[in-house]
Amino acid sequence: MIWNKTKECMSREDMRQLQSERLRKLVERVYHSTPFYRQKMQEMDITPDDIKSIDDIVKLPFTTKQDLRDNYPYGLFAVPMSQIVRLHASSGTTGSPTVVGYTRRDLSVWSESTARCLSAYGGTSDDIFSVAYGYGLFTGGLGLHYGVEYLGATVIPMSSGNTAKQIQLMHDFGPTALACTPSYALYLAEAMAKTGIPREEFKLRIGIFGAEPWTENMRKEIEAKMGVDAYNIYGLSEVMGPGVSHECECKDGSHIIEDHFYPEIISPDTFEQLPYGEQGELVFTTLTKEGLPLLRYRTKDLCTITDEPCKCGRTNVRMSRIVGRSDDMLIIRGVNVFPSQIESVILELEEFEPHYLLIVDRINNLDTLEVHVEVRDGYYSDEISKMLELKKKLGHRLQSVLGISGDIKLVEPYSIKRSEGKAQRVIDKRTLN
Ligand code: DLL
Repeated sequence: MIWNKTKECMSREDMRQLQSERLRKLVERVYHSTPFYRQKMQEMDITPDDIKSIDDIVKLPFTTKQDLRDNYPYGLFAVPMSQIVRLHASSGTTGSPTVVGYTRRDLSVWSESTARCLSAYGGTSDDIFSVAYGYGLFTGGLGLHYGVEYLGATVIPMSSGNTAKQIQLMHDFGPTALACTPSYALYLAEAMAKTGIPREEFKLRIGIFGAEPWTENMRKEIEAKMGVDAYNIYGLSEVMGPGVSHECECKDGSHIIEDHFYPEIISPDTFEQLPYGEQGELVFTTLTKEGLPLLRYRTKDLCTITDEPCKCGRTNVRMSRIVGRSDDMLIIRGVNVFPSQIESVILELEEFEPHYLLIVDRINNLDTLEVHVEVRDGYYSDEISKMLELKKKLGHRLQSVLGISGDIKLVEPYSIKRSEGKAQRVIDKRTLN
């Protein structure tokens, strides 16, 4: 069902007008309330008066994750803290994570956007949603949670992990929809089958999967194993959280909530805007956000966008699945990890050499991470207890900094292959098919 017909089925011309109007107001606002943007615009010799329509967006500066880190924690917030009612932070970051802040109005826009997604998947107030994305600083859990309530449906705030309990409550409480990462869905599906409980005893019919890349084959597999209609949901914390785009019953690309999140595709090399249809890096401008408005935020996600009409009747443009990233970010069990973060943890500890190799794989549908690291001469020992101690130390540090655990393999000095050119520090064996 279409939740917000006015915004989801607007003529392209009306949408452009709305976006132009919102962009003008946004630029005016950030120019006066965020010194960071004022300075950037002054350096580029532009003022809010130069922005007359959405086409002028190309004149505006980009924003990157690094800008958010450089202005940690609240430097890019555009309202006083007294107006911020919620904070989230992006997962798995070093010393300075990316902190995002929401005003009351931002939360309401976010809830409505997520409700649009859930409605597009066929969800209604009669549904019960088990939300198995992590609750906490990660936007997945609470983002979906408020969307479900906004829809008027019932939410079970399961959060992630504790598979046995997830299955028991899915059986006993009878949720009709499940929201979690696609890899966890596959894992859950297998665990459900192992319990021997007949599938008819579960009422699941809708699956809401995102926060990491997945494929059409994974969709087929989840649908077959779990008996749900599986839909894609995309989003990122900097822009809002889940609910920036969503599939509809056509399952042919994800409609972008473009009255709030204006998308562009740029070339990651030249930063030029590319026409619809061409693959490049997705960039978002948050047209209505108050707490942390962002101009041309570079997501580093690679995809294409189309404005071809969709059979569902929505006119909002659609983005393809994310086909890759223009940086080296890995998503491991839903947590965003940069190899450089693991490196900085290793470098902090004097017992280790800065030679390491990360091996990422997917075993039984769950991501695994092996961290091979060289122990420094003088610390390497034949004594098992000493080596275990070192392993534990690095393991704890990685867990506390990244928020994920890895299988640590300590190796002798000089045993990791030295590179002659660009070091290959990551082997990602996951083939998404
Ligand atoms: O992952 C928000 C979210 C939660 C989306 C729950 C969907 C469901 P971050 O932790 O900031 O936010 O990570 C954002 O995850 O830039 C993409 O690289 C990746 N990502 C998110 N959704 C998808 C998806 C949440 N459907 C980063 N397909 C993004 C592929 C996705 N990648």
